[in-house]
Amino acid sequence: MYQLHGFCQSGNTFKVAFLLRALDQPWEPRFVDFMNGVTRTGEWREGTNEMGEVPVLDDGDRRLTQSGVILTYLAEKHGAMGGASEEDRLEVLRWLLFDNHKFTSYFATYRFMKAFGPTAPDPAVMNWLRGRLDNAFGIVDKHLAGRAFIVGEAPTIADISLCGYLFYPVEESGYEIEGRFQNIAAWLQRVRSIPGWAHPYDILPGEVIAAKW
Ligand SMILES: N[C@@H](CCC(=O)N[C@@H](CS)C(=O)NCC(=O)O)C(=O)O
Repeated sequence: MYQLHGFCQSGNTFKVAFLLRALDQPWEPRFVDFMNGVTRTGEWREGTNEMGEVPVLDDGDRRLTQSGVILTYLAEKHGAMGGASEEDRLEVLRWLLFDNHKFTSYFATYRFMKAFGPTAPDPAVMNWLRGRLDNAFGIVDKHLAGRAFIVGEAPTIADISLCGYLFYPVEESGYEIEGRFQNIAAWLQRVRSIPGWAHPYDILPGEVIAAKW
C-alpha cells in the first residue's frame, strides 16, 4: 500500500494520485496541513522532506519526493506510461523538466497567490508571472497541435505531470484556458478519459477553500 503525503489543493500531489489510480495501485493519502505551515517547520523538514515540499510517496521503507522522480519511479516499476522506446522516455523526461521549471511552477505560484496567499497579490508580480505563463502555455499548445498526447501515441507521465493543476476551478487562478489555448483544452478532455482520472478535490484530503483574491 503506497502512502501519499499531500493535500487537495496540491496539483503536484494530484499528479501522483492520478498515476497511482491509472496504474490501479493501492494507496492511501496522508494529509499534510500545508495551509497552516506544517511543511515550513523544522520537525517536518527533518522528519519528512528536507525540501519542505509535498508530494512525498512512501513505498514501504523507501521514501521519494519530487513529483517527476515519483512519476518516473512508478512508471518504471509498473512498466507503464513511461514511454514506449528509449527515445520516448527521454522525450518524457524533457517534458517533465519543462513542466517543473516553467509550466506547473509558474501556474501553481500564480494560482497560490491569487487564491490562497495571506495578502492580496502584487499586480506587478502577477503581470510578470502571467507573461511567463502565456509563453509556457503557448509552447505546450503549439506542441499539441495535431497530437493526441504529449509524447508518442498514448498517455504517459508527461501528460500526467503537465495536467496536474489544470482541473482546478478557474476562479482559483483567474487564468483561462478555454478559448485561448484550444489544443490544451482538447487535450484536457482526452486526459479526463484516461482510466483513473478523478477530480483532485474528490480524491485528496483537506478542505476546499474559496479563492481569496
Ligand atoms: N518540483 C516539485 C514541486 C513541489 C511543490 O512545490 N510542492 C508545493 C505544494 S504543491 C510545496 O510543497 N511548496 C512549498 C514551497 O514552495 O515552499 C514537485 O514536482 O514535486
